Amino acid sequence: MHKDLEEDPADAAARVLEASWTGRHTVPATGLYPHQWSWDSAFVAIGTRHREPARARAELVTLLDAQWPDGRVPQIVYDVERDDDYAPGAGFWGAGTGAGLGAGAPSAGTTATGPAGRATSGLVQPPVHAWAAWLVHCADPAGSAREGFLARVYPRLARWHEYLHVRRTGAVGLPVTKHPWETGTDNSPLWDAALERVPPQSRTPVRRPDLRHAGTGERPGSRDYRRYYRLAETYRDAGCADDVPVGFAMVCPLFSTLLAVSELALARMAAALHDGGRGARADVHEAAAARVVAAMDEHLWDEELGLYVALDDTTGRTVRRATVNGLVPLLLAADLASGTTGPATSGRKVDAATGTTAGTAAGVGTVLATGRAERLLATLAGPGFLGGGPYLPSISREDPAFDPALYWRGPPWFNMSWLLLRAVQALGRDDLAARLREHFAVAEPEGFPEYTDPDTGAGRGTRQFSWTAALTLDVLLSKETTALPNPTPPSV
Ligand code: 9WN
Repeated sequence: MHKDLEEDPADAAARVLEASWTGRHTVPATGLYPHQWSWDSAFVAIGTRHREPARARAELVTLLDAQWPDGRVPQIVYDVERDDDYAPGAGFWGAGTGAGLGAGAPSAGTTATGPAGRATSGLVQPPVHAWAAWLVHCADPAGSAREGFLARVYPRLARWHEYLHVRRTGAVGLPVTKHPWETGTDNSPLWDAALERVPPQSRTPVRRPDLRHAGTGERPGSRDYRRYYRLAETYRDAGCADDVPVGFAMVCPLFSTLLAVSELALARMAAALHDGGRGARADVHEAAAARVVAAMDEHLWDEELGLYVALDDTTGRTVRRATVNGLVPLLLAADLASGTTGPATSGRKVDAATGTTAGTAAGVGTVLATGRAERLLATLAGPGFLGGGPYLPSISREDPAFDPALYWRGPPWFNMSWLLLRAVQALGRDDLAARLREHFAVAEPEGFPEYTDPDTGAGRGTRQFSWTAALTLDVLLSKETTALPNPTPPSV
C-alpha cells in the first residue's frame, strides 16, 4: 500500500481477522492452517472482542460445539472441504468418513469418542479458553448477557477442565500432554529427549503441505514429523484413551499456568452466574487453581535457571532447559482477580511495589511462592531473554538449541510476548512492558507474521497469521492492566 494511504495498524489487524473468518470460526492462516485450531481461536477471540464482540463469542461457541463427550476440547476442528491442504487431515483421525473417532464412533471399553458429526483431532491444546471467554464477556457485558454467553459456555469450560484434572493429571498433580502438538510449542527443545524415545516410523505416509507455506529451515524436520505421526497414530489406535501410555507424557509450565489462570476465570464466571442463581461454585475453581500453582511451585521450579521447567511424567525427571514456557508463570505472580471477587480460599499475596510474593496472606487469586516473581523478572530481563536482544525469544539465547529461524526454538512469537506483557503490566513493570510492546510494533509492517527473527523483527513462517493480528489489536485497544479484569461498564 502507498505510504499516503497507509492503514491504521488496528484497521489492518481487523482486516486480517475479517479475511480469515469463515462465518463460524477464524482459521489461523488461510494457506498453512485452513481449519479451526483450539488455542488459536481463544487468542483470536481476545482480539476480535474489541470490534466484533458477537463474532468473538461465536468463535468460542463454535469451538465448544466440537467438544467431545468426555470433555476434551479438540486441537483441530476440521473443515473437511480443505482436507488435502493440511496434514494430518481429518481422515487420519478416522473422521469425516462417518465412521471414525472424530465422527462419533461407538464407544468400546476405554475408547474415547468424538462429537457426533464433527471431524476433529483427538489431541488437545493449552487451556486458554476460559480466560479468553471471560475477557470476551468483559468487553461487551450487555451483548454477552443478551446471548446468555456465560451460561452457555461455563458448563462446557468446566467440563473441559474436569477432563484435564481427572483424565490428564499425572504423578505430580499437573496436566500431562501426550504429544508435542498438545503443548502448542510443538518444536520446543523441552520435548526433544522424550521424542527421541519415539521410533521415527509411522504407518501413515507423512505428507508435508506445510512446506508450501514456510521454509524447511523454519519448520520441524522430517524425522520429527515421522515421530509426530507415530505418536498420534499410537494415541488414535488406543481410541484416544488416556489410561494407555503412548510413550510421551510431558508436564509443561505454560500449559499448567494457563490452566490455573483459566480456573480463576471460571471462578469469576461462577461468581457472576451465581447471582443468577445457577449454583456455579467459585471456590471450587479457586481451589483447583491453587492446587495447580502449588504443584508447579513444588515440582517445576528450577532455582539455578531462575524459571519453571518441564517435567517428564514417565521418568519423574525435570527437563532443565530455559524456555519462554517457563517464564509464563509470571502471570501467576500478580493478584489476578484484583480483589474484586468474593473472599479467597487460598493464595499468597504479591507486594504491588516490589512484585514479590510474601507469606500466605489470603488474597483473591493465586500467586507464586515467595521470591519467585523477583527471580522470574530477573530471568526475563537477563541475557537469555530481553537482556540479549530486542524481542522475547521462544527459548533462551544461551540454550545450545537456540536457532533464530526454527519455529519454537528461538524466534519470538506474539502470543508469548502478549502473555508476558499481561504479566509485567499487572506487576507495574512499565519498563519491561514497553520492551514487550516493541514486538507488536513490527507486526503490521511485517504482514502479521506467525513469528519473527529475534534480532531484526523480520517476519518468519506464514503471514496474515490470525493470532498475531488479534493480539496486536488487543495491545492497541485494551486498557486492562490485570489478567482478569472487571466487565466494562456500559458507556453513558
Ligand atoms: C500443529 C496453528 C498451530 C498452532 C501451534 C503451532 C502450529 C501446528 C503445526 O500451528 O502447530 O498444531 O502444524 O505446526 O505450533 O501453536 O496452534 O496456528
